[in-house]
Amino acid sequence: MQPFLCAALLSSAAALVAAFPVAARGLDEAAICARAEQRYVELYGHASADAEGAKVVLMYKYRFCPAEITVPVGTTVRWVNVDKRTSHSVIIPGKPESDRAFPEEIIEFTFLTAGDQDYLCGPHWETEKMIGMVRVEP
Ligand SMILES: [Cu+2]
Repeated sequence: MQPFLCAALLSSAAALVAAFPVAARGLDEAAICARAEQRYVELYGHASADAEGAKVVLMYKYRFCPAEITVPVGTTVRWVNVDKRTSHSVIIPGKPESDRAFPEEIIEFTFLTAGDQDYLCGPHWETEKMIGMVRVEP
């Protein structure tokens, strides 16, 4: 590829990222969540999807992975902190903030009401937009 063409492609890619920051965040998130899953497997010896008794959401690098899940009513969600240093929490609006989960600790909550439930990480929702959603189906 000609160098000038390569530079043109790069600058158009940069323009695309600037125009669609959400898409850029999406790519970023996929890479971060893949790494989070690797961390989970290192720690627990199985895929997060194979956890027993709960639906696992990982907390890693100021993200919930996946940021959005759909579960049947009555499901327990288990947030697992796979970070090495950072602690996180879960705030479900209208309920008290969870205890902080330090690395390799968990937070659990059982969703008994159908509907879309946004939730936040107490220390990081404002600065890092660490926000998630559980869609609870009847
Ligand atoms: Cu957090």
